[in-house]
Amino acid sequence: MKEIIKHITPEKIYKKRREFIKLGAGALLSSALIKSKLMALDFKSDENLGELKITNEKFATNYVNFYEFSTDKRKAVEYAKNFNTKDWTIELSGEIEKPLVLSMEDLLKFPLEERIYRFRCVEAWSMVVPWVGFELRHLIEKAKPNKNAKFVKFTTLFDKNQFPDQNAIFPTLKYPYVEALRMDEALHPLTLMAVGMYKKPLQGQNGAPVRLVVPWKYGFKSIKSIVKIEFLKEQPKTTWELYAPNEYGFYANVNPEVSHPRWSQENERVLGSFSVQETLLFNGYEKEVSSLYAGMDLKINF
Ligand SMILES: Nc1nc2c(c(=O)[nH]1)N[C@H]1C(S)=C(S)[C@@H](COP(=O)(O)O)O[C@H]1N2
Ligand SMILES: [Mo]
Repeated sequence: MKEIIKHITPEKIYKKRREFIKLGAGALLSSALIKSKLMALDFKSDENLGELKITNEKFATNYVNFYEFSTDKRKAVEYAKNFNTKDWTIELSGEIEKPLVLSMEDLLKFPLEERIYRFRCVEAWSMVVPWVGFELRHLIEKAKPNKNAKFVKFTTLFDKNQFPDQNAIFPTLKYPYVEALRMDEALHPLTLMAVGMYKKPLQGQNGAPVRLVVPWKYGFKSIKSIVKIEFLKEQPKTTWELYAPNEYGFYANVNPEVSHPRWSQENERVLGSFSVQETLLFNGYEKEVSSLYAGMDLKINF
């Protein structure tokens, strides 16, 4: 069969096809790598001591925000189906010992842990997700930041071929999507770089192959599909802050007492149920993180 194809296919196309087959195998490799680790349960599981009620996986993987694909949650899932994460790397630069490029293989060497976290979107819905990932602080230690490094900035992939909204005449947001944390927030043990959820690799729509998860902040801080991390002296502007500074602050700590200008943040709709519950300060992580903001006015630094 191969021989026949070779004869009837011009040499160039034949070669292209072989390249394509090779590409396909490579694409399998990085998700297969994550998959094999997760299937082997090669991570520390979360005993869920807080007895959080985990959201049905179908809701967490279908009700998504990923504007690069689409602002329509259903379309985002559809467009993300063939998201190509082959040869994914994260570039580290800025105020560090020396610039560094890490592959997924490098990242998967950090200790993987399951973390069952509350997740609260600024749109006033919430869920509980069992993520699998590593603490961002491990990556920061490896980057060896110098004394000037006060902020950590993250950037999502920019690829007009893969992200329809980046290719639109009037893109919804200024791309690439960027987010940032203060260094002490980035080093906090709750701050996770997730590669999986529900014991499986992340799917495209949830930010494959690697995304941030900051459980005490509104969901938009948890930037997806990260390709670049920069260590900076000054606080950078972030995507949603640039979009509407009066609506989305740099800190974006979950706070029921600070309303969004167009809606209250006192309550939240629980995904996959008919219930509404009270929103908690720092999304229920007050004990763990409030000291980071001691003496700060959370109404001004929202
Ligand atoms: N690159 C990128 N990251 C992103 C977004 C986005 O549109 N683009 N949406 C954010 C918002 S608003 C939320 S609520 C969470 C949603 O994560 P989930 O879809 O996995 O639940 O991703 C955040 N990270
Ligand atoms: Mo969100």
